[in-house]
Amino acid sequence: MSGTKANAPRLCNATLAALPADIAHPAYDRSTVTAGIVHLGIGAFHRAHQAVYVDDVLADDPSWGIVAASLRSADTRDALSPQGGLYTLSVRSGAGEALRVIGSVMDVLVASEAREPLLEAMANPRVRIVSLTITEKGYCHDPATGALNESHPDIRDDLQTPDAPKTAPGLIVEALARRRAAGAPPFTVLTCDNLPANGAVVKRILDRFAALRDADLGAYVAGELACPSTMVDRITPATTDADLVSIAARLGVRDAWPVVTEPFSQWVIEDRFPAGRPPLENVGAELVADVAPYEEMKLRLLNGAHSSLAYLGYLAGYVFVDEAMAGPAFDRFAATLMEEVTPTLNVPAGTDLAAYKRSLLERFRNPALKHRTWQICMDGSQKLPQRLLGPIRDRLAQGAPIDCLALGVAGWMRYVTGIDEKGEPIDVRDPLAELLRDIADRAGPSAERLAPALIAVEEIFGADLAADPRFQEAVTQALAGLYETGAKRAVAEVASPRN
Ligand code: CS2
Repeated sequence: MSGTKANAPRLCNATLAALPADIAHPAYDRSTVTAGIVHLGIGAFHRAHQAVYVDDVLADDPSWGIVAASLRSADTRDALSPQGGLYTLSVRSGAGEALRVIGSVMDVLVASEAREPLLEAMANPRVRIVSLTITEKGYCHDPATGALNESHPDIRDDLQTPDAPKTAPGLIVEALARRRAAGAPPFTVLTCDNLPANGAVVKRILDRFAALRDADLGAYVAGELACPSTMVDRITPATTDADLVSIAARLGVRDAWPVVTEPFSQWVIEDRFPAGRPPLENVGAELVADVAPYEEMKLRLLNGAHSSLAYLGYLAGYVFVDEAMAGPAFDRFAATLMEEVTPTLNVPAGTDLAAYKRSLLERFRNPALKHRTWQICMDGSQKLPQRLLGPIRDRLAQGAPIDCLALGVAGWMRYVTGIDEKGEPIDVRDPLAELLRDIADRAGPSAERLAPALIAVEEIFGADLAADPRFQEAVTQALAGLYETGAKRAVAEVASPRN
């Protein structure tokens, strides 16, 4: 067990050759890799998803290495720099665990500490893609409309001092301005966040930000920048200390920040890269003309069910998703919610939707993936519109009932009050947490007061849902049920019996 000690040798290029034979590691020569991608937002998801596809590409083409950045936190840089960017991917299911060391990350920067080196990397003409996993709130947009939030304090700062940006839109537009001044073509911006029409949304934000900087730059970005849409999918919980210990024991060396994920992985990409792209179709990604149907299907079925399970599961006392799924009521609820959502979808041609939904339920049940409901509950104000409110709008337009979706929204409302069913505090993480808590405190524990007060938050619900009595009634009733009977009973009541 010496490999698990804090002073054990560290995972790095020099220790790769000594790894046990069952642990895959880069077969290509890392010293020949050059940077072709700058990635903003190096969290667990990027390391379990895009960086793995790129690791596979590098075996054939070493010009697509990744220089990754965190916008603020130094944690990932501090963990990965001494390892030369190497880290372990742990793929877990009921069948066991497979480990693989990933080598595609060449360098990690922290934007707030190394702004110039990051902008230089983005301005380097060999970099042809700037990709993003900055989470929904990183776009500094209005979640209900998708437009740039021009009164966001960080956006205002970045417009004041455009050559010293701190937001993702500010960094991207400054790098584009520098490339333009140097006569280099723009990179392609590849967003990998769970937003509907994510390419169009980021394009609109960047066009607007550039236009606010100056009209000429605005016209250039509007005319020249390509932002293809993507659908990304791999469930990736936060790494725990226990993961560090068990993975080090298998590696025989210490990895300060491995990443734990599931076997399933999907990446559907709109094939529009004027500056070139890696041959991702050779490594399992799907390059298509229109991502929208894939995105909608995934956001509404997977993420919509995930968020609903998370809020209601948390309230019912479940720490992990698989634990909630082990109780029959939540499993049936997730399936019933997916049935409610199905008539709102434009399914991609050739999809076996029933099999897709079955596989989602199976993935939620994965007993080896300890995914905290609390983690998924984060940033609900940014997630609700695309996950639950979009399908609700479509169902209402069809004159169809919204029992499960309304219960999901009510679960979020009950959760953001900050007090759980046992009267214990909830650590609500959300950019609007304070506003939401304030509304909840003023309304008190009354569904009739709380539901309409929260629905009035226009940046989440828009003006249309606030004005729709059917929505208000369904959510108020669901919230009243949560207060009266608690989440477990409320979930059991809307879930269809097993057939
Ligand atoms: C989750 C997603 O945390 C969340 O909000 O719903 O991160 C989910 O695990 C991924 O989108 C799966 O691809």
